[in-house]
Amino acid sequence: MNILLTGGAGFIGSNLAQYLLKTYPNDKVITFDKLTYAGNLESLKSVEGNSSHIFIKGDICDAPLVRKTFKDYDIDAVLHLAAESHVDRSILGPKEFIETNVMGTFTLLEEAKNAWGSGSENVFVNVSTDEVYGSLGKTGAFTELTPYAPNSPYSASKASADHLVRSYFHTFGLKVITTHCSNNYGAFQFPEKLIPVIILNALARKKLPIYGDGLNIRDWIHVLDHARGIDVALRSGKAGEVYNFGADAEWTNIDLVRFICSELDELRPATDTRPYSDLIEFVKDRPGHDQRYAIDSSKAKTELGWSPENDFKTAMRSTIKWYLDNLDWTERVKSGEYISYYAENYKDR
Ligand code: NAD
Ligand code: TDX
Repeated sequence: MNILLTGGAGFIGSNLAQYLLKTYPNDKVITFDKLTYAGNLESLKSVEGNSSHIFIKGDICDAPLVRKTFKDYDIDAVLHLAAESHVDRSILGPKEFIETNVMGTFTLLEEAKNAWGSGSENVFVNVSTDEVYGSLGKTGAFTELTPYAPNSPYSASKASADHLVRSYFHTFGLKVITTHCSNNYGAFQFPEKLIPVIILNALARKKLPIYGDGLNIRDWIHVLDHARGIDVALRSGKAGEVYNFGADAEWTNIDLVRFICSELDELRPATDTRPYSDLIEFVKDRPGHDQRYAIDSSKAKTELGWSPENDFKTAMRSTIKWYLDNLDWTERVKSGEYISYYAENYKDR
């Protein structure tokens, strides 16, 4: 297969590119990425020079370039991950989320439809999020039948994209599959999301910002379990279907941050010997902060034969070690735009 992987220089995309190239040496992966602040070729270093990998710097909203890419590389599958992905940024400035997540997805759908023609068996996998389902109370979990109720501009833009994707199946017969995954952790996550922020702030002895009371719950999955899920959806999923992926690892934010602190106390004890948890500070809550996410992945388990392989605590320990061993990566990706953005918007953190 010649796979068009959008957003392949981001966190999940770069893990997925590495996974695909290792697992399917006969497939070609054409990574298409705008290299925004969140995308970095540093994350694809391990596949540099691999003759099965092609990198194209481009914007998914650029229809002529997307068209040319379909033609030049004879694309026969799309894994669509390119997105503006950070909820806090969508609150500060939603426009780019609408452009990339909505208009960009629309552009890709149009170009796939036109390039492949009617009756094509080629598959378009749309990588979405559990956040489109909104917020849960104390019990229950999102299934593929949970009604959409997005609460942030980010999740609203992802929900809009999902609806467009669905419409291309029903109206034009494009073979689409949408996946919804819970919060990912692992190597190469940009240091604006909770886990890398906590690890790096702790090492720098900066405060560890917890929004609100810290009792919001997220359901964590290792990024490589998600990558395998996307791959299995592409190869074994049914067109027009939706699959949820999660690993049954619900944590309150405060418990998770305390766990990371205790791991760091062991792995890299602070020079003043004070526990890292002393740095925890409760800060102003995120507006519209969803209380709880939890994913029911029984459909992916029964229909795709997928299940998560990583135990949360073990894989979380490896993730912390990865950051400790790759501080140069974090320094490099944090240069430039990231710094000015944070200086402006996160003065009090
Ligand atoms: P990320 O922000 O780390 O990476 C996004 C990538 O998309 C970057 O490389 C960026 O340069 C690229 N990109 C952005 N705008 C683009 C454009 N207009 N054209 C081309 N490329 C562009 O995000 P991530 O965490 O890796 O998430 C990847 C996908 O998975 C997103 O669609 C996200 O909604 C979804 N998702 C993420 C999570 C999670 O926990 N991170 C969970 C569920 C679903
Ligand atoms: O500094 C912080 N302090 C804090 O308490 C940050 C960055 C976050 N939080 C809280 C907010 C959330 O309850 O931690 C939780 C996780 O926050 P994020 O890492 O920003 O992730 P979240 O908002 O849950 O969204 C993530 O998972 C679903 C990804 O960013 C999305 O792209 C994905 O769709």
